[in-house]
Amino acid sequence: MLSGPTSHVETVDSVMIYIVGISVILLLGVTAAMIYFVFKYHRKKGHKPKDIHGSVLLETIWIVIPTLLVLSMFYFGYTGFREMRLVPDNAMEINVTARMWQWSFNYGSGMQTDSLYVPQGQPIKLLLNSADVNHSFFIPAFRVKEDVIAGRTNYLVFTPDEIGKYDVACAEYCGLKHSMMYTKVIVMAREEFDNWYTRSSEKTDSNGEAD
Ligand SMILES: [Cu+2]
Repeated sequence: MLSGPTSHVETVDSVMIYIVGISVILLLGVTAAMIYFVFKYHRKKGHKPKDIHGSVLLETIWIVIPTLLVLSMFYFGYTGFREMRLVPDNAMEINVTARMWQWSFNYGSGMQTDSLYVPQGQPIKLLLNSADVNHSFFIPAFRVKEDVIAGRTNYLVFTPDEIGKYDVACAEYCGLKHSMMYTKVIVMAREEFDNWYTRSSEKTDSNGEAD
């Protein structure tokens, strides 16, 4: 956790730890207070309970603190969301088509692949389209996920920092073989990618298929 093949991993995991951390502290606090009150205020003979009609101090505290906590969660979450949506000027565009039940990637030159090939350190903008129903493009290792909506072009931005092969999954139930709708994203060194791209473009046949 907190470091990974994209800088986005650190952002997402930090938000996750922050929210889970606050939730655990609150859970323990509420449970401890509950147990304490059960013992402190259990029924005693000859004891008449007091009626309490509000407390401005207490009410202010329990309105202000949760509001600040929720706003801070929103702020950190939104910061991470922006990383997936703000497109850097030098982003490389790749068209992604989802169909039941496979992915295909088109690099603009007419070249098409079943796996996604990207150069290391290059901001990537994926243009997401569906040929049939709704899908969702998900790279768990990069902590990025975006819906692929039928009849609309959606997009997703990431910068792969580490060379390697990572799973791509469909994260929106799309029919019988949804659970098999996997492929890979292959992050290559810039030079290796350029060689692969030139080689594959040459090999591209009339169907536009290369691999
Ligand atoms: Cu799908």
